Amino acid sequence: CSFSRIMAIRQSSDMSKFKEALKAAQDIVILSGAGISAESGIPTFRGAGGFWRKFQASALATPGAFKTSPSLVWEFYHYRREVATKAQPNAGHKAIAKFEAKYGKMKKITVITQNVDGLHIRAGSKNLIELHGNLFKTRCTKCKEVLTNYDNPICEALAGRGAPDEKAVAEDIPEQALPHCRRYSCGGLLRPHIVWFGENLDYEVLQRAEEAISSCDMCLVVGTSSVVYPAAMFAPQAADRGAIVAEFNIEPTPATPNFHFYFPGECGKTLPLALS
Ligand code: BV8
Ligand code: ZN
Repeated sequence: CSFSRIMAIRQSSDMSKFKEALKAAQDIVILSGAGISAESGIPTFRGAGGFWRKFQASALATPGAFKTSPSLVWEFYHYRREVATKAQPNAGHKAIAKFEAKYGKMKKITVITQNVDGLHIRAGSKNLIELHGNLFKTRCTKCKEVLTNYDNPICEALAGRGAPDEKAVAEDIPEQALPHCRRYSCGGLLRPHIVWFGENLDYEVLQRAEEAISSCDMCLVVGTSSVVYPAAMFAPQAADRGAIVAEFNIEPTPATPNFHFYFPGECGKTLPLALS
């Protein structure tokens, strides 16, 4: 069936056919990845932007890195909190939020994002699942309390730290100066409430995402390389179940042959056209 899929992809940039399908759809999932925030100036994981100092982002987004050097990992996340705070939701985030505001009563519309930058929230999306957590949430490593925290810097010791260039290396911040739990009986070290590589996703979050994916009749896959699991399975699963899947990406991905539509280009441009 991959031949017919490839043929389908050929005529897939047919926006009018896509819009007909979108109009008829009753239960839509929009799955986003780092590519939707690229036009807001937030580096994606792949490509040149995926580096901070001499590290690949994915090498720091691990429990092992945090155990070895909580100071280095907190500098990395402090830097990303600052970048995300300065960034603005772009036309892609806004097109999705507007679509939900306009059709959210007649259709079930769920945004599932792999991003942790919070830009879908700031764009106004309501029915949002943050698969991998959020830069502006902390979790206590001791009592597990999760709190939202927009303090910038999140602690005094991180003021002025986190610069991305290699020369910015300074001595480690002593652990007691890193963010700690405010509960007097606890005082545990805080970590970003983010799913790192090698960690399981939050059970409820995964349940909600799997429910949305298994009930949708249409799925848009936006700005993701579809290589990280379990998120990379969602759209192909929907396609296998007969849902209509449309991919918005500047280039095809390993998952593209599974899908019915593929719209090349920057999603800050293609999404407003597709969702208007
Ligand atoms: C799990 C938060 C069960 C962090 C993220 C070995 C040991 C342990 C685990 C594994 C292993 N091998 C494989 C695994 C599983 C692993 C995995 O899949 N690894 C990959 C690398 C193979 N997965 C996990 O560990 C997950 N947990 O499996 O638990 C388990 C438990 C123990 C042991 C085994 C299994 C947890 C994964 C979550 C990790 N956390 N984010 C943080 O942000 O700091 S993942 C992170 O990368 C993102 O959140 C996203 O999910 C992922 C991929 O990034 P994308 O969003 O796709 O972005 P990317 O840069 O890749 O691509 C951008 C795309 O946009 C490109 O296609 C580009 O063309 C496009 N684009 C660019 N600009 C635009 C655009 N498109 C449109 N418009 C534009 N303007
Ligand atoms: Zn605590």
